[in-house]
Amino acid sequence: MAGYPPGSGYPYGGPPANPYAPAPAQPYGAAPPQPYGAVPPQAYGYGAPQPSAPYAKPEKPGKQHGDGGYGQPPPSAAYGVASPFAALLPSAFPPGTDPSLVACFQMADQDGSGFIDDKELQRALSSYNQSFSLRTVHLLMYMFTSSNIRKIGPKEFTSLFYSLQNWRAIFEKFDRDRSGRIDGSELREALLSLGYAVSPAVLDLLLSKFDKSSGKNKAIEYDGFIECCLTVKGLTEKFKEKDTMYSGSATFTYESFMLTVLPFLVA
Ligand SMILES: [Ca+2]
Repeated sequence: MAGYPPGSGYPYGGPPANPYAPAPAQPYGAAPPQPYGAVPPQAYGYGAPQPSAPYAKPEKPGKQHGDGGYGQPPPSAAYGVASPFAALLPSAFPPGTDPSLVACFQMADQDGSGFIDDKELQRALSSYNQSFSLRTVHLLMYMFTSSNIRKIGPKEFTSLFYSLQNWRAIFEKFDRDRSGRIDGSELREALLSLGYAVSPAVLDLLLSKFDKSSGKNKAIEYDGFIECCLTVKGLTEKFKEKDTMYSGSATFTYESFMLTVLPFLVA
């Protein structure tokens, strides 16, 4: 289908060359003959290009940002490539895991399957004074298993738990006025400390999206803060995988864009 004249602009979603032509027979996303292949000449040139990527370059390998350990990397290489419903391998608690954490997991795992589901995880975390909506629990499960199967084993549970302790510390550190909520400037600082320099527009959007008071507070509580940071961290890392030059721009196929973004939207 050579239906897009060269140089007529980005074909993605653009009107067909002939407005009376029948719609293309192919469903959106089916392997296209060529239409998205050519990067528009001005792809990196229009507007005021940012001098560099808005997130930190990996200049200090090995050094954790801020307080360190704001979240462990996903446990397996499944990140990014595998099926979104990749199976989770049975695992064991790492040596030295706090016995009360082991007991907590075993109590939650009522059928002794070695995995706990979303509601069991929610209950287990609330016994540690970490109360989350199911949405946040789903996002946590996704982040620590790289899968949407919504089960979690001992190994992932342990890293999730210790990571949450770090998140709690970050929340408390940046809640400067001790209001129990993170407002716009506190969020900006918290994200900066994690290596994410988001624009004011993105910051506003994050605040309104994760403020569960529907915008009344203009600030987010712990649950929303976790969701917000996991989303920024997760999406930024996915983006950086494609932004090999650290230019702040990346090219995605339709498929990988959908697989990248959907898990963060549908939880
Ligand atoms: Ca505050």
